[in-house]
Amino acid sequence: MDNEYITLQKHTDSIYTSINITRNCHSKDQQVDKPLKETPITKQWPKILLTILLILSLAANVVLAVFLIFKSTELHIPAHFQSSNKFLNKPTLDHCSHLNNSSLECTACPEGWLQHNKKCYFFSTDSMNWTASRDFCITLGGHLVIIESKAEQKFLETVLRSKEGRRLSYWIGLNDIITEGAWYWVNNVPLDGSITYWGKAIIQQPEDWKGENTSGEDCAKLFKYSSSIEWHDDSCQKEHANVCETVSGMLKVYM
Ligand SMILES: [Ca+2]
Ligand SMILES: [Ca+2]
Repeated sequence: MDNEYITLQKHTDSIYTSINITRNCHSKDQQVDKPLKETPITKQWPKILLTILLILSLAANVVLAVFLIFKSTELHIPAHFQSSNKFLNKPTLDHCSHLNNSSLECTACPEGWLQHNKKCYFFSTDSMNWTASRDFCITLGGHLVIIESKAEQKFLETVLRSKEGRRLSYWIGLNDIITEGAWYWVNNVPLDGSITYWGKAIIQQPEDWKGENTSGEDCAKLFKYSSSIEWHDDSCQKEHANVCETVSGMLKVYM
């Protein structure tokens, strides 16, 4: 009986020992497995979140950049440019001035026009009489040139000087059609006697010569004759090129 008890006791101890060993082993496995399986995922979450945040930040910056590009320039196209269906030239720094520390104001002209002091000028290649010239400039969204300063006259002279030809005539927006000797610009403003460039190289102008037209000479032109460029009155029926004028477009550029 005692032997049987002892044998049973040993067997029981062996079982418990085995169980304890097994429990201890299982517990150790758990302690070893946990870091291998769970910790890397936990550690990856901050990286994933950071990556998502970086992507979102990058996308936001791209959207902001595109928005600023479109917002940085504010184009004011005069209505008469739109009707003339002409594209504006890209403004250059020569035609920009500082509005304040953060913005520039630039002027621009339709393609094919020349720019001077916030005005645009078109020198036609076709010839037509004075009335047709006046209407032609209106269809382009402007008017026959109105010369209001010495600087404007000098600008026109510079352009004419650059053109080939010893004798060139361009209609301007000045006439005395209604009353002989009473000169008016096409905007109905009377000619300022202190700003005139009537020719005197050949004969003092205006002389209302009736040699070609008995009604005289009631329309004014810019006349390039050799090295001189001056105003001449001429028969309104004569066909000449013309100079059209209009105000420039405006660009506000934000820096
Ligand atoms: Ca006249
Ligand atoms: Ca004349």
